[in-house]
Amino acid sequence: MENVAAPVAVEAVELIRIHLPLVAPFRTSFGTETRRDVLLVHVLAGDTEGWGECVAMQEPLYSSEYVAAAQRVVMDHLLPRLLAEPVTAQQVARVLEPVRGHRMAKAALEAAWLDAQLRRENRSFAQALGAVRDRVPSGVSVGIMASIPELLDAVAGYREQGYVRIKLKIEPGWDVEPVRAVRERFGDIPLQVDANTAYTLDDAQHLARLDEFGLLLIEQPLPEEQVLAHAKLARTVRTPICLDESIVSAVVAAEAIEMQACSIVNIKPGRAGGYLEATRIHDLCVDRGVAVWCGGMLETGIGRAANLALAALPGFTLPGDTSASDRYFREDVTAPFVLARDGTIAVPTGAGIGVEVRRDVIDGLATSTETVRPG
Ligand code: OSB
Ligand code: MG
Repeated sequence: MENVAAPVAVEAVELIRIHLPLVAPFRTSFGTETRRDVLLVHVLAGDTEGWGECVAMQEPLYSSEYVAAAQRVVMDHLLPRLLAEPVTAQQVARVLEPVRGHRMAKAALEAAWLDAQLRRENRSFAQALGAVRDRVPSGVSVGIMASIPELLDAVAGYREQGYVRIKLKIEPGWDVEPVRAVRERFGDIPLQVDANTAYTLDDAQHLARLDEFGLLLIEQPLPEEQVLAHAKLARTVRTPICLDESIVSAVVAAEAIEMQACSIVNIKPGRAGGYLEATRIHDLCVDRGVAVWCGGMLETGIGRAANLALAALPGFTLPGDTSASDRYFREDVTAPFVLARDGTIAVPTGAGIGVEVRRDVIDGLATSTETVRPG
């Protein structure tokens, strides 16, 4: 993205925490989510405004970040730096660079600055990031269930709605049998699994048992820090290895690819520190012939809108976890994203994130609001 924009002259930043129940519990190897406790960033800048969503979850189980800590680091360490003088969205990461880690918190701020800047320029996220499609095929991530019949019912429901790819969450004790059952019932559908770091390299032979099912990929079988172990695993297992948790930056992505730790990358802007870094990961993966897809963190419509724009870039050749609003929430904080019968979702075309933000819904769900002003 060219850096020709004028800085965003911030008057106030609102940090709004909202509580959103999920339509159904979502169980992964790291825990069971029944609701989202989301930190929204709202930047007010005179002629424009911007929204960003922090994807950090309630507890530090997927990564070390969690929503209360994200809010604290935003208040105490990030906003004081970001409000010292007006900056463009492209300068946000550099200004926040002295603060180590906290990428989800940084990503939410950068997204809000980018939204404000793009609304002012009347450009969409899709245009700014380099989207080449106006609709994106969508997959769905299916949690660990209490029984195989319940899993088959859930998958059948998503298939009827049109989702073009199914991802099953797995963990030791819930892997080969559920995958076998889904293959037997639904045949040769696009199918993949996500372990959220639940295995060790000692499980290599066990994970190779998944090879017979022709999965698109196995996502993050081993711990976040164990990139080299994934390279070793990739020599035992024929199913392509995809990294999620490990890919915290473009530098790590480049090294993981060079190590042959993965042949596919899940890109999540929050995990990687923002949409601009996510775009750099996309570009380097395209350069090295590595397929990418857009991951999800159970986002509200605010994060979802921007994810759909990202997923419309040319390198996103696999369907993402970019499901419709009703897969997660009864009521979304934006105009809802709807899955078409062909399994695609429209990429927003309006300025910035390009979708109507429902302030009345946000206010109704808010559990706290803090306002910060420069100076
Ligand atoms: O590992 O991809 C993951 C949700 C929360 C945290 C981590 C993950 C997920 C999902 C759901 O798999 C993706 C989505 O539908 O948003
Ligand atoms: Mg994952």
